[in-house]
Amino acid sequence: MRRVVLIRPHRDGRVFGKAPGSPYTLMRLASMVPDEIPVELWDEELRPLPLDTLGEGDLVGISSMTLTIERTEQIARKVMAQGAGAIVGGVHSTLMPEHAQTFAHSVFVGEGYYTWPQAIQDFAAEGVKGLKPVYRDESWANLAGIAPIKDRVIQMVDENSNYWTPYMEITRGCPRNCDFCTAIRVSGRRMRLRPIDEVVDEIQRRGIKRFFLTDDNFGLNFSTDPDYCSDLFDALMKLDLKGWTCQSEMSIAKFPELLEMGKAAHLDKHFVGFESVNPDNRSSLGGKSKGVAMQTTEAIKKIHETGMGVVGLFVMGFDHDTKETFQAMWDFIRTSELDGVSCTVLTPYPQTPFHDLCVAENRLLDVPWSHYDTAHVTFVPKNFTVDELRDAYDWLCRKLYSPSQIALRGLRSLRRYPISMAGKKLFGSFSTDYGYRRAYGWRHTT
Ligand code: B12
Ligand code: SF4
Repeated sequence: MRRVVLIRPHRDGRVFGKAPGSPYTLMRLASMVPDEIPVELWDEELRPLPLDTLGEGDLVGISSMTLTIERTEQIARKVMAQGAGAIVGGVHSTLMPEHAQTFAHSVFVGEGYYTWPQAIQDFAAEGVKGLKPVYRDESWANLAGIAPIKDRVIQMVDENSNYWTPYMEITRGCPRNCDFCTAIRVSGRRMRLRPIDEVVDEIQRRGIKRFFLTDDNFGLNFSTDPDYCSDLFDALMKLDLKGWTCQSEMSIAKFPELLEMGKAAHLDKHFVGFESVNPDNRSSLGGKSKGVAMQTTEAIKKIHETGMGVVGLFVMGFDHDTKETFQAMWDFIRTSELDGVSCTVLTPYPQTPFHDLCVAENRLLDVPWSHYDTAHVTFVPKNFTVDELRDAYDWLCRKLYSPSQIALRGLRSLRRYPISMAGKKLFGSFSTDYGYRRAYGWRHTT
């Protein structure tokens, strides 16, 4: 066996010279490759892939979400034509292995913690012939000691020079099962926690000063495991960090002490899935939000009182939404004091309850998978036409991501810190909304 090559397919490209986020998934997978086997990370967000250099003895693993699966297919076919082994893993192959199997030697279902080392062994022993068509992790691994990032991988990636935002995993899983979300399939229903000493060790060895948590719903841990959270915050408080951010839910407002501890541990902002301002949608929201604007306002206020920032995440196009809902969303967000806003179109990702409903009612549109980016309409809505939903999304995004709105929210966010910290906090205060403005831009590029 010559080497293992891990690939992240292109989607965003560089922004002001760097790629937006580090290839964290590849970093964890590369760290499971035995030391005696050379490993390379090819990130197409950073540079074109040298696919012509591949040949027999190379094992290539491509990580793909649904929206990058067409590019993954092109890459996998080229890899196979070069005589190398082609493996597809990640969210899409976990949700639709039968699709990815049509263009790769092997597909991975699940996290790969058990089966990825097995596939490397199989390939080392017998080359392409040794690979099984499907590798399936049958159980959710305990995260203790799992794939700690190796120093050779840290050096190879050079996160600080190449990427704006490093990613980091502390917990994994979410029991909520909101009807548009894949979390229980991709990360499991049970919340799993990484040992705190491993988290601290990883941050220190990577030399990162800010990061975005990959955790599906870090904030839920405030309710389910407050002791873990306070121990984690105690440990992170001592580190020299510029700030970090996480995905959360509005129940964190009930835990002002933990919020304050989080702030002291350099946690800057919670990205909170409020999802809707229409209470009729509550059955889609897994119990984390009732879609009641007054409750949401109250939660934002309480979180702000602890000095913490809130980025609001909203979805449009639920079956109970009407044209009035869009105006209500704008009115709510405009007056909400949020520090950042993401507005996305409801998307029927495979294996979600909403997908099953769309299939049963024959409402899926025949569009490329690249449109599953939450900026395109991919299903027939209930109370308006496809064009009306698309126009409403454009209308709202033009308002939300106008330079003046971005500046307003960015300055609001910056004002949460003492003037002496303005330099450190400048990037994070504006980059979130700028990123969402770019995500909205996808709608017009593909
Ligand atoms: C961090 C994150 C992001 C980050 C970084 C994304 C990136 N490109 O790296 C940001 C915030 C930018 C982002 C954006 C988006 N995201 Co996102 N994101 C996540 C999140 C929360 C964690 C992913 C992660 O890094 N986990 C940690 C690593 C270690 O685990 P992992 O990626 O799952 O990989 C493991 C296994 O999957 C497996 N594996 C993965 N690849 C491979 C490859 C091989 C060869 C093998 C063997 C194994 C393997 O092994 C890994 C180690 O165990 C997931 C939810 C989730 N829990 O997975 C959603 C998720 C992947 N995102 C999702 C979506 C929809 C999006 C957006 C479209 C949302 C939006 N409105 O903008 C955009 C698309 C951005 C883009 N350009 O690609 C969906 C994807 C659904 C789907 N069917 O594709 C998910 C699953 C969320 C959800 N619950 O629905 N996202
Ligand atoms: S709370 Fe968030 S992570 Fe959990 S199922 Fe709902 S959308 Fe997914």
